[in-house]
Amino acid sequence: MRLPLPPGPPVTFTARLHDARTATAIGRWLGLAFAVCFATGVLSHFLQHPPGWLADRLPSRPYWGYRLTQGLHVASGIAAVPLLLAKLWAVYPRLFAWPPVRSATHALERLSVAVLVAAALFQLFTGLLNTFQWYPWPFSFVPVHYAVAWVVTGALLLHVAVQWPKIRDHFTLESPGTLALPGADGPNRRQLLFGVAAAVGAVTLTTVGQSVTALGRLDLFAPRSPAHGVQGLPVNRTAAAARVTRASLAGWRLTVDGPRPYALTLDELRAMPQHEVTLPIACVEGWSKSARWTGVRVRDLLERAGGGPGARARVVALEAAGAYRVMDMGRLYAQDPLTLLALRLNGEALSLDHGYPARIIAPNRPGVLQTKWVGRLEVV
Ligand SMILES: Nc1nc2c(c(=O)[nH]1)N[C@H]1C(S)=C(S)[C@@H](COP(=O)(O)O)O[C@H]1N2
Ligand SMILES: [Mo]
Repeated sequence: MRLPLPPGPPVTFTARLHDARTATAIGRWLGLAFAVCFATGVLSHFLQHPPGWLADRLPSRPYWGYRLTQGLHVASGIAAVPLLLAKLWAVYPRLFAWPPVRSATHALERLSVAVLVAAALFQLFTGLLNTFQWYPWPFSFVPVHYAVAWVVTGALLLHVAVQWPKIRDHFTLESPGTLALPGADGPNRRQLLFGVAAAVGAVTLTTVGQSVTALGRLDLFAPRSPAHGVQGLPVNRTAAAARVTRASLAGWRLTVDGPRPYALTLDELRAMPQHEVTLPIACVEGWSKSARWTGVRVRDLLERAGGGPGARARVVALEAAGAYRVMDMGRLYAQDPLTLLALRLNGEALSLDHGYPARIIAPNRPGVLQTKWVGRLEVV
């Protein structure tokens, strides 16, 4: 005769390392990674889409600022992947807790954890695929990734508030409270945490070379190696992808609109005072690389068109379509002596893929705003 199974979960979990202490130990590093990712992501968002009152206040210095913050954004996101997996492993018995709902508050708490887990997985998954420029989904990456970042942060703050007693206990050794555990788990927990730390170190070291040029040789897994690309610099969007060809550039002139509009041929631009700057391209997708640029100061071009010291600029590229065809530049960027309409890269004329005949290079700005194949400049 078969006895009916008692009600309850189909599987029994042992508590070994699936305890609050392990979850908290991993959780604080995961929390730190998410905090860095969120702060640098919001910063990147406002640099790319500043509200009107902010546009002229965005600073053009330090010139390496965006390279650092966006490098941190992608690195902290990558480091969060093994941390999130370890955290989910540590807590998964609780995800199958029985009975599934004990009270209204308990139901709400579980719902918020479900939102947190789903949103966190979504952010890391979409962010990681974005670094590979692979978009196997029907929505637009940037606005959705930005919106879900707020969902993760809200759910995370709620989670920390709900779990605060356990987190506090973790840091107050005198009162271990619910964290008291059989001593035998101690060394095992250390091994587990060591393994997680090693995994974080490994994924970081094998990808961070995409922005830390000195670690370029360890850069095994990042999608773009800064060591590759024409003229010593990677290319994100090629001229072919933007449908810019040598033929389409025949008779090219730079048009500058303003109170005193004018147009210049490439030879006339070359005859103007040339300046050389060393500035990085820092792509939002995580790679960055410094290069030597030579060209004409944007502020000189604006001034010649009648733009005063408060002038801002709008830059229009030659490509027919694309999200980065039109770019606005706040006052501090437009007036910075480092901001160039570059004609040369690392000592050679720009290649077509790097924006020939002329491109923008400005300090402390996302790569998407370093407009290539410039056709028109407007004083705003
Ligand atoms: N006109 C135009 N300029 C553009 C783009 C573009 O799609 N169109 N892509 C941008 C992006 S995303 C980056 S990271 C940089 C890369 O510059 P590079 O190819 O010279 O390295 O160019 C930027 N300039
Ligand atoms: Mo980019």
